[in-house]
Amino acid sequence: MPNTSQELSNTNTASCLELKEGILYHMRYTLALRSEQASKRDWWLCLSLAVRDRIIDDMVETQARHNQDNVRRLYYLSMEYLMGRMLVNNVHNIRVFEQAQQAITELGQNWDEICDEEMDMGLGNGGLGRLAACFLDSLATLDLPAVGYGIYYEFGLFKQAFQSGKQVEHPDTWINYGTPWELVRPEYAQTIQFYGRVEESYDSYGNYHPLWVETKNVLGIPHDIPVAGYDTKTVNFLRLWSSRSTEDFDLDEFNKGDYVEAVRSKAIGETISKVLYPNDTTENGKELRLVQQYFFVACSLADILRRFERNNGSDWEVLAEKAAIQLNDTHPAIAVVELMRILVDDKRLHWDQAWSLVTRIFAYTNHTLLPEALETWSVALFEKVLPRHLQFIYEINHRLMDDVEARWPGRDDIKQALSIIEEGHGKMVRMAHLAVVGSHKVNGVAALHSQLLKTDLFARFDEFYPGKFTNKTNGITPRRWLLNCNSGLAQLFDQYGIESDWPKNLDRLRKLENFADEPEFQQAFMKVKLQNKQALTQVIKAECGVDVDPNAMFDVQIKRLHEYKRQHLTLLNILTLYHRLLNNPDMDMVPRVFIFGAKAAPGYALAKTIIYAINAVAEAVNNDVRIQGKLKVVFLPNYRVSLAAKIIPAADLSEQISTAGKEASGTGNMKLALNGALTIGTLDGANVEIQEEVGDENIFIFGLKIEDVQALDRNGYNPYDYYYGDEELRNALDWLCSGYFSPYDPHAFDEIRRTLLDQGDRFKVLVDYRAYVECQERVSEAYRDQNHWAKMAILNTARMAKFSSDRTIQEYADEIWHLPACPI
Ligand code: B1H
Repeated sequence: MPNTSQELSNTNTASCLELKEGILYHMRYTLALRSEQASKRDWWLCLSLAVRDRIIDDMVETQARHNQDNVRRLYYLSMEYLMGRMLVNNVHNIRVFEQAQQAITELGQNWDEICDEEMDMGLGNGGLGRLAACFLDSLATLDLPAVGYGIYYEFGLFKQAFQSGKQVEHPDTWINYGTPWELVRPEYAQTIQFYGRVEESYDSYGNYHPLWVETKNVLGIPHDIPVAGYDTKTVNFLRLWSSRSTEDFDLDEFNKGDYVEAVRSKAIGETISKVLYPNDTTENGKELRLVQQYFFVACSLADILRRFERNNGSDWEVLAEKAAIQLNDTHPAIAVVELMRILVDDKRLHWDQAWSLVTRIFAYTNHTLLPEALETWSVALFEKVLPRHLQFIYEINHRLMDDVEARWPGRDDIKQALSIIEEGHGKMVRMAHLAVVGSHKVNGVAALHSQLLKTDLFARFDEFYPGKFTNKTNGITPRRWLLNCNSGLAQLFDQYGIESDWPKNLDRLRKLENFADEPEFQQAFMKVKLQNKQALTQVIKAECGVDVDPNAMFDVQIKRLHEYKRQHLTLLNILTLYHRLLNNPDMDMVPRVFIFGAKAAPGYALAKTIIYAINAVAEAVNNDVRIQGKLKVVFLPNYRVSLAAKIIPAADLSEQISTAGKEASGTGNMKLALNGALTIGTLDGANVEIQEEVGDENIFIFGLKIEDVQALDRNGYNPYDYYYGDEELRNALDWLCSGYFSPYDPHAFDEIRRTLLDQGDRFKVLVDYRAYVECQERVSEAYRDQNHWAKMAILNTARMAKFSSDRTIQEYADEIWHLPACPI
C-alpha cells in the first residue's frame, strides 16, 4: 500500500505503463494489428480489453470467495438494464482514470474521441432499466454478493432519428462488432421448455405426477458483464441470456427430410432474445413477450438452483437462507410459479414446504399505478405457452381464495378483487396479484407512490397482509451521475476540501452548504456550469444545427415521451412565450433554451405527434428573427444514457411536471438536482422528497396536488371551462392547430387538441396550465439574480445525499433481503 504522495505517483506511473502494455498487447494478439493501422475504434477496444483484464482478476477472486464462503446472494431479475457506456465508468470505479487517460494520450490518441467510440448498451426503455443499472453499481460498491439476470437483446432500444420533424426508428445494432464487456459462458447454458401439453400420470408409487410433454425446447446461453464496484475489490456480474435452438428443437422435421422447415423452426428459437419491446409503462399482450419473460426467468432460476445444489446438495430448507430474489416489476413474476414447479414437480417437495420457501425468497417492486401498465395475460395464451404453470396458478389462487374466505366469509366481492384470475369476457391472469401473493415484501419506489399502493391499487391486499407493503425511495449512482459526467464539479469539490470519498459517501457534499453564500464559490460553481453549457452547445450545434447562447437559461426536459409526463404542457408554455414576444418584441425576457430529449414508443401515435409538434414549433421559433434569439427550442435526437451524461451537467432548470400521482418516482429529477439544476415540478413521485431535502425555497413547485387530482376525477371536470376561461391558453392551443406551424400538413396536431378538449384531458394539462406558466415566470425572475440562483443550485447539490442509490440499496439489503456484505 503506498502512503506517501511520491509512492502514490509511482504506482500511478506503474499502472499507466501496465495499461499501455495491455493496450498494445491486445492490439497485437487480439486484433492482430499494428498500431499504425489502428482506428479510433480499435484503440477504444484495446483499452477496454486492457481494463477488462484487471476487472477479471478481481472478479475471479470475488466469485471464489462468494463460493467458498457459500454466502447468501441477492438475485435481481429484470427484463431491462440500461447500462450505457462501460469504459469511463469502469476506469473510474477501479480508480485508474488518470492513468488510462495518460496512457491513451501517450499513445497519441484523444481521450474524449476514444471514449465516444463506445456504443451504449441500451437494453432498456427508461427509468426502470436505468434504475437496475444504478442498483448493480451500488450492490458491488457496497460489497453485497449479487447477480443481475436479464436478456441479451440483439437489438436494444431503437435508435431515434427525425425526418421532417417526425420520429423514425432504426434498429440499434450495438452488438454488430461484439462487445469487449461480455464473457460468453457456454458451459453454463440451460435448456428451457415451452408449449406442449400436460400428461396426467402417476409415478411408480402411485402418486399423482403430471408430466409436461411434447414441449419445444430452446437453449439459453449466458453472457456475463462484470460489474466493478467503486473503490473496492468486489466485482459482481450481470448474466444476460441469449436464445439458441437446441438440436432436438427441429430434429423431427429434420428426420422427415424437411431441411428448410427444420432451419426455419431453428430460427424461431433464436427470435426470443432478438429485440427489446420498446414500450415504457404500457403493456401489450404479445405472445413473444410472454415467451421472453419465461425464457429468462427459467434460465435464471435453473442457474440459481445449479449454484445452490453445488454448494448445498438437496438440503432445500436452506434455499431461503442462500437466495433472495427481487422482481423488478411484474415482468419476471412468472418466477414465482416456475420455482414452485421445479420444487414440486422436479424436486418432489410438498406444496406447503415449497410455498413457504417461495414466499420467503421473493420480493416485488412495483413501478407504476397506471392501469394500462399493469400486466395481464389471457388464460388461453398461458395455457398454450405454459400449460403446467397455469395449473399451478390455479392451485395458488384456489388456496388464496380459501384464505380470503376464512378472513371475510361470504364476501365474493373481496374474492373477486384479490383473485389472481380476473373474470370477464376472457379470463386474464393478473401478474401483479401473483407477484404480491408470492412475495414477502412489496415496495413502491417513492414515499407518495408507496402510500398510493396501500390506499388505492393494493388496498385490500394491505389489509389482508399487514406489513407486507413498504417503501424504498429510488436513488441514482453518484459515480456515473456526477463523478463520470461532471469532472468540472468534481474538481471544484477537491479545491474546496470536500473529502475525496464523496462518491461513496454522498453526504460529504453537505459541507458545500458552508460556501453557498460565498460569492467566490458561487461564481466558481456557475463557471463550471457555464463550461458544461458551452460543451452542450457544441452537441446541440452538431445534432440539431441550431446555435444557442450558453448564457441563456438551459431548461431541460429529458425522459420518455408520455402524456402523463406532459411534454405538451411545456409546449403550451413555449407557444405562450412566443406569442407574447411577437406581440411585444422588445419584451425584457430572460433568454431561454428549451432542451428536449425523448423517445416515443413506436406504436404510441399521440406521443409521436407531440414530438412532431415540438419540432415544428422549434423550427418556427429558431428561425424567427423578430424574437432576437430570446427563445430557442431544441429536440436532441436519440436520447440515451450517454447523451444524458452530456445534458445533465449543463442544465439550469429541470422539468418534472407529471400529473400528481402518475410518476411513480422519477430518477432524472435526482440526477439533475445533483448536478445543480433547480427543479420546476409538481408534488409527484420523488419530487415530494426532493422538496423535503432541499427546502421549499430552493425548488419551484406548482399545480394540482394528489388530493386535487382525485377530487377532479371524482367530481368530473370540463376541459372547455379552462379553455374558455383563459385567453392565453386558448390562443396557444388554437395557434398550434391553426396550420401555422405545419402549412403542408395543417391538421397534423389536431389529435393533441382533441385529447385535451374532447377526450377529457385525462392528465389535467389544461387545469395546470396557468399555474405552470406563472411558476415559470417566477423561475425567470429568480434567474435574474445569478448569485441567489447559484446559492439555490449549490444547496441542491449539497442536499442530494438521500438520493444516492447506495442509500436505497442499503435499505433493501437491511429491510428486505437481510443481506450481509462480503468485503473481498
Ligand atoms: C416505470 C415502467 C415500465 N414504471 C412497463 N413502469 C414496461 C412498465 O416494457 N414494459 O412493459 C417498461 C417500463 N417504468 C418507471 O420506473 C416509472 O415510470 C418511474 O417513475 C420510475 O422512476 C422508474 C424506476 O422506478
